[in-house]
Amino acid sequence: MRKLWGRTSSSNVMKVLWTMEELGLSYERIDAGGAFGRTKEPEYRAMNPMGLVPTLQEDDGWALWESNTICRYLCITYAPESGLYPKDARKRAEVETWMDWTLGHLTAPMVTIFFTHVRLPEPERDWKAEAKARDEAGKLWGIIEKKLEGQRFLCGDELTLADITLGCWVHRWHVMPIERPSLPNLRRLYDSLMTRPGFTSHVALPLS
Ligand SMILES: N[C@@H](CCC(=O)N[C@@H](CS)C(=O)NCC(=O)O)C(=O)O
Repeated sequence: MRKLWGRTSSSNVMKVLWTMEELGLSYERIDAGGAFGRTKEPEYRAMNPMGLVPTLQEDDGWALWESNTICRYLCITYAPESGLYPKDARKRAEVETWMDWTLGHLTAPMVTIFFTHVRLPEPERDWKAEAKARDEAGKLWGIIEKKLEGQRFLCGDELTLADITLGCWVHRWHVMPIERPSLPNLRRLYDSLMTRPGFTSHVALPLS
């Protein structure tokens, strides 16, 4: 049985679990990372030299890391016709653009906000940095708001990996106890994601 190594509270594990759910793939998930440890063990490092989660391990032992790459690999290998990762070069490039954008621009401020509110002990919380990150994130979410004008999902009316890799931040942005600008299209996307079992069971979880 294909294995996915990683704790369920990791945003990067969540997107892979959701992708597998959308594609109807079976898997065994093994807790690793955070309090579960395992990631420093030589066997784990042989699969993932960064010692981070997630890591996907196929039946023959072959392993793959980097969550976005895992999502792409799963689509290409097990569902090449799936609209999640369109075959058409331009459509695919658009999906890739937003995956890169999320990783390269949105993730850093969202991690700062999330860690300040959820993960860090009180004495380590830097509220000045949180305010700056919230301002930056608000501007970036404004770009998504515009992109969503007149369409259901980020790259049109079908769900793609662009939405799956963004989804965890959409959830956290809406449930963290923060002031948010009014972004109705983004809220509509969140409501729409909430109708998908892969999102509700793996991503839209209580913050931890
Ligand atoms: N770029 C990597 C980042 C992986 C990453 O930073 N994973 C975090 C969890 S979200 C991690 O392993 N943290 C340490 C741990 O859980 O032990 C990916 O997308 O897979």
